[in-house]
Amino acid sequence: MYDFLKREDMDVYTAVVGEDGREENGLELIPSENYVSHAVRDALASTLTNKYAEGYPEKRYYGGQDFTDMVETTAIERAKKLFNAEYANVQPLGGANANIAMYFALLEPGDTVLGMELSHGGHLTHGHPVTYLTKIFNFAHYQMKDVETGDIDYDEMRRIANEVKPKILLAGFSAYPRELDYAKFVEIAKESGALAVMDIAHIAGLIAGGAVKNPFDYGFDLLTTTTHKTLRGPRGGMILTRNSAELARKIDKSVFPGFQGGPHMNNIAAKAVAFGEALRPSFKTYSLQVIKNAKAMAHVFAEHGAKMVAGGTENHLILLDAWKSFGVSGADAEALLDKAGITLNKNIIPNDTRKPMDPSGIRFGTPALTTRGFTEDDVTLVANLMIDILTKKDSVENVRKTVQKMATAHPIPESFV
Ligand code: DSN
Repeated sequence: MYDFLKREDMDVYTAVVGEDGREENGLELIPSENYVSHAVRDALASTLTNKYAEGYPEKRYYGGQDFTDMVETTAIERAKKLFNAEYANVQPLGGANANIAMYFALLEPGDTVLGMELSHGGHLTHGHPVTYLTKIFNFAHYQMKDVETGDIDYDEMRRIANEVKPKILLAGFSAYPRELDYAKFVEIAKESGALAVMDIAHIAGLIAGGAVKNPFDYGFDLLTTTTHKTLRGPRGGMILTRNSAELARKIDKSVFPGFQGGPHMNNIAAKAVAFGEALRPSFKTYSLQVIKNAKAMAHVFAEHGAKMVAGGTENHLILLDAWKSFGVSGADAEALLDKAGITLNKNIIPNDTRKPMDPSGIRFGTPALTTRGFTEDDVTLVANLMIDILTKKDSVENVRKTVQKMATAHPIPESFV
């Protein structure tokens, strides 16, 4: 592995093998991270990175497209099958890009989107003022009604929708542990004349594996997603549509030439490989286990009396108030656990009294550990190790040793056949 890199660029080689070791020897709990197979890595490292392929299969601007067309068509067909979609655009370079291309496809400047408030679990690209998007479009936000249960305030969503008449009613989140009431979203979207769109980035793998509901089954018009996270593919984005060739045409035009240039064909090849893996029966088992593991971790924290948003989880992630539960801020908890080889991220929680760079919360989840074969007993031990550190019951050094043992016992798999 890395023969050429080792021989020709020691600086980069050192960083790459350093990261390999960090991943192999630590426990990854950032809920948006995962480990790709070596087949995905082979595709990423392939000659397809050399090729310009502006356009779409059989409609390219440059010659020499036999194999780019083959690989993009494979990715599209597999994506459609995975999500029960009729159209897929696999060219977005990431989730933010997919969302931006989607907005420009569906909106005129000044149009309104109604999405989830960032501090209640939404995402920056769902209309946070720090993004350029808010200079062009209007964003209104809905929230949870009750942070203890995680219930969304659908009555307030309906009231706001009737008032602001959004063109898009946007579902989706990056830090919300419950399933959404998709039928309600579609009902409110129809009433207010909006399209029902969901950013499924966090739960795409859970949907693909059938572990949670598919918003398309409830009448959603369009889904955007990343292809990494729970879907366990390379970093990237994708847009899926159903029942509307017109919508699909707008999306294609918006992604290219509207927003992006040449697609990253090595990345699209890697997406195709990952989608193929997700179509295997073993991926269904994997996605179900991700949720079982997250619930097992939440159970340990609940038993300890810790305060979690929504009281626990129905998906792959947990949002815990470290400040109220352990008297440790989110940033301090992140740093302490990092030293013990347990990686997660500080996160703002609803109505947080602390600052975004040192909030009250920590966000963690089970997609990566489940890929390593962790089951409920293993993650129960991990949750207890976290509590030991956050309550100072055990030293970072001792916990680090147990973490190392667990990591060694569960090597990162090379393939998912
Ligand atoms: N950075 C992603 C996450 O961690 O959820 C969202 O963009």
